[in-house]
Parts: sequence; structure tokens; C-alpha cells
Amino acid sequence: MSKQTKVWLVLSIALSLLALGSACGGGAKTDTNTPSSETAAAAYSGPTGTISGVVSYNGTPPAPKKIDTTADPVCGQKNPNLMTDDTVVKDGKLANVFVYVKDGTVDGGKKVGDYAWPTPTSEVQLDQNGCHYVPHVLGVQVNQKLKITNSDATQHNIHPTPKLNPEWNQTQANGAPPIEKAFARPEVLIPVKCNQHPWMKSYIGVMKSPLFKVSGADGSYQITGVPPGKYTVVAWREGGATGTEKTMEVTVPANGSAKADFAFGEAATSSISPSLKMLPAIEFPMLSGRH
Ligand SMILES: [Cu+2]
Repeated sequence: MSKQTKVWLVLSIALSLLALGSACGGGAKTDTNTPSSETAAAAYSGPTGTISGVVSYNGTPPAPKKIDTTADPVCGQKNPNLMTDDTVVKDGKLANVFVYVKDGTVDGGKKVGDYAWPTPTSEVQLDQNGCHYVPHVLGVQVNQKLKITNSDATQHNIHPTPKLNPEWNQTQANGAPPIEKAFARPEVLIPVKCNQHPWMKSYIGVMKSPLFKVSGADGSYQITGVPPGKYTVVAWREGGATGTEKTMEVTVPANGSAKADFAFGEAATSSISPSLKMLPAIEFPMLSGRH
């Protein structure tokens, strides 16, 4: 063996050991951190308030488009006039907006995320009906049971594409029992698609706390059980790569309520995408006086 070969051999062994060592270290670190942070937290007890508001859509919303379901005759028979539902607006009010408490400080100084929020025993249902996900946008708490049902005489394939939780996809035949799943990590929001019917889309918000709601057909929402404090409230709406968010700061008094109205659509004063956050204020200076 030449001297040069020996040097290379020693070097490559050293590098392999280094890689092995760092991989093991990383794994062990995650394992020890997770349980200790969970056991330390206590649940909030005391008076609570509410956060409520209405989500508007400014300007003319894009008209719903008819979906071509000819790929699966069962879908066309059951739901001949299936329309897109990414922008559902009625009288200027926007449905299917996921509104949630992102962060904040409860009176007394503790962060809202530092409390333990028990997992609800109730389950949340996601149905496939008329080759359409119902509801279109939904929220669950971490580890809360999500029950997926198939009300159609055809096969679906549910395929969430999370970034922080494990990805899975599973077929569900006509008459198959419900699929029960849960997500272990908070994630806003997880897109869900169907591998059988490319038009089917749904979004699942996974939250540590129960402090979230989806705007109804009239654009309204109400989040109850909020400890008094100062919070950052976010309204999320689908569209683009990861959706669009609007942010608002609110103060919730004990046994009182805070108002947080949001607006999407044309000339909305907040962000189009995170990177364009400041642009609307520059482009539409005359609108800034309205707020
Ligand atoms: Cu499907």
C-alpha cells in the first residue's frame, strides 16, 4: 500500500465515523426532548373570552368552474354539476378560511403555546361525497381522530401531502369502513388530494390548541375558550403554493370578546404572498386611510 493510499484510507474511515456519530447524536436528542417538554406543560384554567369576526372578499370573485368528471362515470352520475370550490363567496363574504391563534401571551405572562391542550375525545369527519371532499377546509387538534368516510359508489384514494407530518395515501373502496388517522405535529394546512380524481382537494389544519375555526358560508367565525391575553390571529386561505395569510393582533379580555375581521381578494391591504407583504401599501396608498 502506498503512503497516499494509506492517508486516503485513514481519512475516509474517520469521515464515516464522524457521519455515523452525528446521525446517532441527532436521533438521541429528538427522543429525549419530546417527552420532557410535554410533561412540563399544564392546562389553562380560568376565565376565557372569544375572538370573532367576518371574512370578506373584495372585488369580483373568480366564477366557479364546472369540473369535468368524465374520467369516472360514477362521479358524473352522482354529481353532474360539480363545481370548483376554492373561492366560495356569498354577498362579499368568504367561506372556508381557516382562522387560528398563531401565537400570543396569556395574561400573567405565559405563552399560549406553553400550555397543555388536551386532545379532544371527539372525532372530526372528512367525507367523500359526489367525488368531492366535505368539508373543504377543516381543523383538528394534534392526535385528534380524523375519520374519513366514502359515501360514493366508487373508489377514492386519500392522499394528504404534509411537510411536517408523515405523508400517506390509502385507497378506500365503495363500502369500505372509515379510515381513522391522526396527525402528531401542528401544521397549517395540510393539502389533501385524491389519486383517483385529480380535482378533489381538501385542507386540514392541525393545531396544538383548540383556538381555531373555519369561516362559514356567511364568512363569520367565532373562536371560544380563549384565555385573556394578547394574540396574533391568522386567517389562512388556499391559493398559490402554500396559501395566503392575513395577520392581526388582538387583545382578549377575561369574559369578553375581541373582533378580528379579515379581507381577501382585490386591493386587500395585507399580503398577497409573504414576499410581497409590503407591495399593496405602496401600490394603493389611497386605501391606507380606510384602516
Ligand atoms: Cu376520489
